[in-house]
Amino acid sequence: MQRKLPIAIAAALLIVPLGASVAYADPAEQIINGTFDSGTDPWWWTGNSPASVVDGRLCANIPAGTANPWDAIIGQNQITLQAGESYRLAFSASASVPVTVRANVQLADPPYTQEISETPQLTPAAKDFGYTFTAAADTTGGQVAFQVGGSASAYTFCVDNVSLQGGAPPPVYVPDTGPRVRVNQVGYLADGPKRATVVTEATTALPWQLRNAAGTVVAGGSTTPRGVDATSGQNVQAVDFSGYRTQGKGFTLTADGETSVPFDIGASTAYEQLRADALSWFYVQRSGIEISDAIAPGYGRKAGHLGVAPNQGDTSVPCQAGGCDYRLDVRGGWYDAGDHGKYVVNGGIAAYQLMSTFERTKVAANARPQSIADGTLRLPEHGNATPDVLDEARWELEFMLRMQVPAGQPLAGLVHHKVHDQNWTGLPLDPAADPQPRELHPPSTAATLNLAATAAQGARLFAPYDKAFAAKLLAAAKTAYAAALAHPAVYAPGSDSNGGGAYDDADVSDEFYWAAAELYISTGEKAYRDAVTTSKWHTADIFKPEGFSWGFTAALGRLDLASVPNGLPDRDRVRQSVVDGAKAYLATINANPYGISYAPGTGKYEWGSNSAVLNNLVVIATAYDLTGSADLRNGVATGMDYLLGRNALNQSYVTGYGERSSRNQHTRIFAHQLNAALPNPPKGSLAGGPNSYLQDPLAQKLLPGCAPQFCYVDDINSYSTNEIAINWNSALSWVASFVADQGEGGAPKASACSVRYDTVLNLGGVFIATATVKNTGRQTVDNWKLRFAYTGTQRIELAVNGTAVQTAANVQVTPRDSRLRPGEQTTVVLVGTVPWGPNAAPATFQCG
Ligand code: 9MR
Ligand code: 9MR
Repeated sequence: MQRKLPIAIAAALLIVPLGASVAYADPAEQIINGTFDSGTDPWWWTGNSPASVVDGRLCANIPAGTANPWDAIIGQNQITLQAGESYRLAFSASASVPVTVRANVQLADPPYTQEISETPQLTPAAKDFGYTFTAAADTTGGQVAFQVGGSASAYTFCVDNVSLQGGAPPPVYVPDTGPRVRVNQVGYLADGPKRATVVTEATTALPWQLRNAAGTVVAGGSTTPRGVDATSGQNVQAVDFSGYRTQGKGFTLTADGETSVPFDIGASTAYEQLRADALSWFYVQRSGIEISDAIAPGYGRKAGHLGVAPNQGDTSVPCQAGGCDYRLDVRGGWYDAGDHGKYVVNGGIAAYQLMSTFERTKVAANARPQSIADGTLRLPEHGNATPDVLDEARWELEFMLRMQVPAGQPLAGLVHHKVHDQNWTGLPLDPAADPQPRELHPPSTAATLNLAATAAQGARLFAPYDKAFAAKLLAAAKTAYAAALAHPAVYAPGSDSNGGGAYDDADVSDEFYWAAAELYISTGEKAYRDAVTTSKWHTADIFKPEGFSWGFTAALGRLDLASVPNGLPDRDRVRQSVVDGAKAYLATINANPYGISYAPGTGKYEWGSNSAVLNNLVVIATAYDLTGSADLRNGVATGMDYLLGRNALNQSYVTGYGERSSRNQHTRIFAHQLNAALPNPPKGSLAGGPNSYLQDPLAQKLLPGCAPQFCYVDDINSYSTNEIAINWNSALSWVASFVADQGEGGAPKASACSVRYDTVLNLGGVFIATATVKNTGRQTVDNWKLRFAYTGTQRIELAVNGTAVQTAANVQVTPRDSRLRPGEQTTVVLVGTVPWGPNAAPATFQCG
């Protein structure tokens, strides 16, 4: 896949618009991250000399009394040297105790042949050192090593600005981007939009042809020049073949002498599969349970972190030194990503999106709840009459509940920010084989509000399936919210990133808004409503180009206030704000020749950009559910094209979907790239995606100067562009589920009846409602039925003038007058109870 080209050609392809001239840089730099601006990678050190970045330098604590210089080392490997070339090694260094160390350039492995071995004399004040040499041998396995052992006394060694200049520029990576005609590699909805992008030097319109699998031209037309696209640096033209609607497999699109990879027309089955795969992905990420190979073929593994050696277990985890004097059983939950950490803030948005995927089926007119019902996903909890998607969300909620500081302890009710390994582990690593001590990190207001929000959301959704669990969730949510109010500014520090991600967030006003919104929707209580309406986020423009994320959750509250029935006085304005936000994202899609829904103001893509693309599609999709406007539905389908291959890299970011899909994501579990005996990530795994900030050493090495869309490499070492993560697959699950519900993307069938639902009495937990159905069609309807789902805890006890059957929250009403002529209507009276919470009318009805 990777070819090596001279830097000039590669730079022209990757960075410089065609026609510009390129100059060679000064002597080539062979050291990566010698300034420690991006942390400690790829530097390593011996276990006796722990190192970290302090004031922008790498500092290590060197122990007393080792025998040899090489008994304590700080180094960087994979250095390329060319025989006969001259090099200069330079650095600045200090030692808290004056000491002479060794600075070597040598082979990293036996026979450890040295090119140079210098003896800088270090003092407490940093000094600059520089040494020039001519390399004796060719190698790609060289090492720069500071051998700092052999000292009688312990000391702190610090180093900065390490540089090894000379030799050939490191080979430049040029991705194989395949044919220049870019399509959704999975396929297009037969009645939906069909757009493609052609990378070309041509600036005037070109002819295009659509061919079926037999090679017959079935449609043709002319491209639309779109100029140079800033997200890729490419000159591009657009193809629109939406008019072709005949379903089939193996179509190709040709323009400018290039032919696309094959794709289908008629993609509803693929999206249905993607919904199931994206959601079933969570099972294999579970901690604390054996993964059954029968359920997830090829992915069976032992339970991780249950305290069975060599695991130290999540069953009795202490706080970090000095944090607390209790231990908690925090088993379960999902591994966050490619690491084995479990983080409440990120668990929050992921669990929210799974629950929202379910709740959408109650409130969106054309959703198909049966697709995520009990027995549909690849997970063990079948036959419990609870939708599988809720079973999966519960796995995380149970973990989050365990992270709450118990009553009687200091800070009771707050929630520990995270639990993870004391130190980073290497790849690959089966969770059950992780020997690191696990530690609870201090509680944070953000984590606390994540529990408050998701437990409140879960309380209303689980109530019809498991009353006791719902009650537990509601109590925990209220306790958490009260604790957050009492401790409103306990922030997780950005520096806490050894052994796990920091997930730092120093503004939790958005988490307060989200939690208040969920508590208000579930309980109807005034205090929460007031917290919603007085939050600055309630009226602010929160649908920003960057999208919502684990760190910015105001939109989660706003979306639910818009889509889930509640008593807010300004609910129409709230709904309109979602529609306005969606229109802005739709305009972004239309403005970009690849149809990308994400266009941050910086012009740079963030870590996990693919989730931002998806989260913006969630807003458009929600607006479609609110309005039924076809351009919004089409916008979501077009937005998915980018993730499934219609992009500058010709890359589908979803494993197993499309001809050229990501498969080497950064993960300790599915690390096939490092060990062929291990599987690749399962079908339906989303890669984080292009990240302009190049926050890992491989990306820094391969992708300097990349245009946003090119800042990605499908390599397991690139964790900042190519990791898997729960909050990314949850976004994929939500959007895939939405698209799957659209069938082939045409307008939903118009209903020939209308429903009116009125609550006529609501007192002391008892209500009377009337449901009136009217035949609005031109034909007489016999035997009609009415179906809806409650979003609260309502239970119908009695129907007058008809019958009502309720399963969980789902109600089917059959009126006594089962024959309605055009224009006729009939009313059924429903008498019910509301064990707790508000009594909102259902959001949508099916009749006929
Ligand atoms: O594997 C880790 C990945 O899950 C994180 O997203 C990333 C950033 O926090 O860190 C990865 O771990 C690397 C660590 O930061 C530095 N040493 C190497 C680790 C594995 O590549
Ligand atoms: O998704 C997170 C991203 O927004 C941050 O910029 C990045 C660095 O802090 O961390 C990402 O989250 C990683 C976490 O820190 C550790 N587990 C893997 C997560 C996904 O890469």
